[in-house]
Amino acid sequence: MNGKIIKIVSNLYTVSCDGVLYDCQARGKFRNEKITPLVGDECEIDAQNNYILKIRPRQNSLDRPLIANVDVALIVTSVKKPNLSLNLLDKMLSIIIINKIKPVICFTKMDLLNSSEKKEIKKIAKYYQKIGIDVVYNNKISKLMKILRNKIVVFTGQTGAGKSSLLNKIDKNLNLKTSEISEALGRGKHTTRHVELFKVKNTLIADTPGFSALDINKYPNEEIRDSFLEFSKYHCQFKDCFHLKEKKCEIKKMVEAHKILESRYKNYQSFIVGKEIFK
Ligand SMILES: Nc1nc2c(ncn2[C@@H]2O[C@H](COP(=O)(O)OP(=O)(O)OP(=O)(O)O)[C@@H](O)[C@H]2O)c(=O)[nH]1
Ligand SMILES: [Mg+2]
Ligand SMILES: [Zn+2]
Repeated sequence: MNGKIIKIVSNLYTVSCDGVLYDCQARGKFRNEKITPLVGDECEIDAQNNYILKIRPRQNSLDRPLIANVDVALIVTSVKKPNLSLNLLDKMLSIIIINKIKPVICFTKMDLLNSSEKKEIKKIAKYYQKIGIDVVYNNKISKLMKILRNKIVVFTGQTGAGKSSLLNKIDKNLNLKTSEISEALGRGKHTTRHVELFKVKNTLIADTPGFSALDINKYPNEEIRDSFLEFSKYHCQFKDCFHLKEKKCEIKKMVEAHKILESRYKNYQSFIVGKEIFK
């Protein structure tokens, strides 16, 4: 029988076959073949003995959060508590784009900002929209659901950003656990502990555990550079330019002219400088 893995808790794999759920084990052969079944995997199961027999080839996968075969990654980004980190946002955007998944930014906790801080966020949002990335807010559920309709979606973002809270808002029956970020630590407590896909009308949405750091080092510099979508809009005269050293580099000029957001360029530099080829 064919199905989709919708939840993994330790060694138990929950597989949905046309809406009927089977709790399965994975065969040892996966370990031998170095395949780790992931939430989102399409698989074949032995429904009598509750075993996963085969994992179908993946369209894509992410390792943080661990998930396969998603169309959209919603980057849930709080503007306060935890404070906005454009570095983490740009890192997530690059990783998602490199993995050929559509990114959408969702800002949360705008209610905690004063009006000038809000204006600042709207300006940043406009920039991302201009370079082709959808930006939504967690109080505009119908606009968000229009973008996510008929898609397989993963919610990703920092611990405490409001991923589970947003899913609870989208579907009141889900009752996912949420919790205040710790005042003492100033960060979240990893409330969500596993990846799980939920069906909401015609959309499949995965809630995932948050994180506080991400590693982009395993990706080649060329791919990181090309994930900065705005760079390709301007034509740098130098072939294979990394837009770091050349004095007459068009991208550097555009940063100076404020056509490219300075934080984007600085984050780009921080992602690739220090890696092998620049030493
Ligand atoms: N003020 C405000 N608080 C929010 C908003 N969205 C979520 N929160 C609060 O933020 C806290 C953390 O929310 P969660 O939904 O648990 O965060 P999470 O991203 O799922 O966190 P992890 O599961 O640990 O990754 C909770 O206390 C929520 O009530 C918002 O828009 N405004
Ligand atoms: Mg959560
Ligand atoms: Zn250049």
